[in-house]
Amino acid sequence: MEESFYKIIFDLDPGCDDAMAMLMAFYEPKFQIKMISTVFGNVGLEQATKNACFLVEKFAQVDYPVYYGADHALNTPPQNAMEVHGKTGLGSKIVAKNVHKRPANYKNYGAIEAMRDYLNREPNEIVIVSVGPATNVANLLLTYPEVKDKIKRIVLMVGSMDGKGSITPYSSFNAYCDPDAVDIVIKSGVPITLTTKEIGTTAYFEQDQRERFARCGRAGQFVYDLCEGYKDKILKDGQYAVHDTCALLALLKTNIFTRQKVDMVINTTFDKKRGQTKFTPNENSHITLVTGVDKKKVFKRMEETLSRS
Ligand SMILES: [Ca+2]
Repeated sequence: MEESFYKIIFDLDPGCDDAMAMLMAFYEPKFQIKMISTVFGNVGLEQATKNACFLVEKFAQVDYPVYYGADHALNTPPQNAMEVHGKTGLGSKIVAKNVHKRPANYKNYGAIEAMRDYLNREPNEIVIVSVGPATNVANLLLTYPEVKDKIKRIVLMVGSMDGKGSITPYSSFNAYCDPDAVDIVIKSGVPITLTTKEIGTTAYFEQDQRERFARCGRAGQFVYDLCEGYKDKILKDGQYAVHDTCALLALLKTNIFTRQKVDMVINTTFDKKRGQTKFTPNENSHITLVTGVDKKKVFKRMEETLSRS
């Protein structure tokens, strides 16, 4: 049965497509954001956090707290994808400036402490939607394992179904950033919904749809502007991937997506295939893989939601 709404912890690395997903979460009544946490990824932690604060300040009706998370992977230095998302993460036109909102951290209290406290207050009620490197979620499970059974579900945007990559021939960006973290999260036993690189790059839009978004309120105009300088590595110029919004929407029981229960492995060895994912059908698995997407329905949902802005 469809829930009336989902309480979410939104963990991300904005990022153009993260920014689109944030707007969707702000204006879609099916999502009730509890907190936002940031992680290194598309840009460094400092810039990702500034971007998150900027988006909350500019668009959210509620002053959601934003917490700093990890600035590097569990075992490796940070990567970035500035060639995809622009130097400041929001494409070439938008710059997060004059941001007054500050992250909510205080001494020894950051993303994972805040996650722990929200989960303790509302056990089995909150979904963690993680659309950057999975480092914060892994750190939560490692540092506060007692909250594992209080997580209702984890949504991940990671990996590829065909075993091919974007940042390397074998690995998608989020997977490559921190495969050790993904490995910890998928082995936790917590129910997982997962979208891969193929879903976001299947659900790409072009100039005509971009212009339709521009007519969907001020958030829609912002989506139009985000596309300036946003270029997914495996798409052509003028094609814009919708990775993180698909991951967020996959939480809903909609007919936008097809799904299958799967077992999953990720390569954590330091060889050329580091970050490569492999999925095998298993109807008893705790992992639900999104296997297909109806992109027209994604855009329709985006238009409806953005038009509330
Ligand atoms: Ca992301």
